[in-house]
Amino acid sequence: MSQDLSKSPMVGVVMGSKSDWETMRHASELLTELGIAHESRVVSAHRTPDRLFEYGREAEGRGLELIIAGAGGAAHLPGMLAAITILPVLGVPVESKTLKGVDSLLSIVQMPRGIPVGTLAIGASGAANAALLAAAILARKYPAVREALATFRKTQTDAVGESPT
Ligand code: RP5
Repeated sequence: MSQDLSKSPMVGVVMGSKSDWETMRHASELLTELGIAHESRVVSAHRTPDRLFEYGREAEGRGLELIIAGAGGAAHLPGMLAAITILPVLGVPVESKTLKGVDSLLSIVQMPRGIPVGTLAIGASGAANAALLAAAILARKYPAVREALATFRKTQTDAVGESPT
């Protein structure tokens, strides 16, 4: 199923830097494959704080149902968005050069009680899984998303052969 671009976005895919796109594109591509309308934006907690507040404040009113936020290093973007919006926020730790993304992971996952971020694995797998988790959440409300996710899972299962050689 391909993304219907005429629909308004249900999911916001945001990232702290253009350099995060190589990771976050895995979320965007999977959302497209599942037919989930989404938008992709660079929103830096540190370099564009006003953009962060504007995005977080307007997200629900613009019709977004969920945000996937990826950042690396001192990765404050997912947590700050979760603080501003009532929408569910899924956090993707982007692999950093110096600490391999362990810094990103810890700064996203260690939220204080009261403001949760659903944290995924470091890197491309985490980004892809964020899209699949978003689909599983949206599938409760949208039968077409449930069907697309079920098809994805079946195709994945069918592709796993029994022989290792
Ligand atoms: C973070 O700093 C971004 O999320 C990115 O992962 C990291 C490095 O950003 P650049 O220096 O590549 O723009 O804010």
